[in-house]
Amino acid sequence: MKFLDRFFERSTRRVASTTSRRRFLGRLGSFLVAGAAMPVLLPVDRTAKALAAESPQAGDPGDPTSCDYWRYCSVDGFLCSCCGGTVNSCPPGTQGSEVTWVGTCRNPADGIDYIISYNDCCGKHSCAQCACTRNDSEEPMYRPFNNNDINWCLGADANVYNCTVAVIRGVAKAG
Ligand code: ABN
Repeated sequence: MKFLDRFFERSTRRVASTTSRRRFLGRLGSFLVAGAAMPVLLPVDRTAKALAAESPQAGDPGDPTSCDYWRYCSVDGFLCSCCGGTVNSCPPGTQGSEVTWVGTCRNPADGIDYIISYNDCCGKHSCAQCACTRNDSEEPMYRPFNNNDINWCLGADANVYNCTVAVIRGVAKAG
C-alpha cells in the first residue's frame, strides 16, 4: 500500500511540476482567440459583392461613350468604350493595369456613391478617341498620390497606354 501511495504521489507531483494552470489557461485563451479571428483571417470570396456593385440595382443611366456618364467623374484618358472595349473591359489585345487611380462617383439613379477604379488598358498604341478629363477630387502633380494624370501602364507588362475603363469596385460608405 505504501508503494502505491508513493507511486501516485510521485506521478501527481511530476504532472504538477511540468504543467501549470496558467499555461493551460493561456493556451485555452489563444485557442479561443484564434477561433474567433479565423473567419476574419480566412480568404473570403467577395466576388458576389463586387458583381452586385458592378450593376447598380436602381439603374445605370447615361452613355458610357460620353465623358458626362456618371462613372467618369474622375477620369483622365481615352474611354475604352470608344476604343473597341466597354466601360469595364479592355479592348481585345490590351491588358488592364493592376495599379490604378480610384475615385468616388455618385450614381444619379440611386444617389449612392460608388468606388470606381480607372484602370488603364495597355499594350496597344494610344486609342485617341473620346478624350475625357473630368478629374473630380484630383490634385496637382506635385501631390502625386492624388493626381490622375499618370500612365498606369508603366506598372504593367506592356507600357504603352491605349485607353481607360471605369470599373465599379464597391459602395463608398461614410464613417
Ligand atoms: N491614366 C491615363 C493616362 C495615361 C497616360 C498619360 C496620362 C494619363
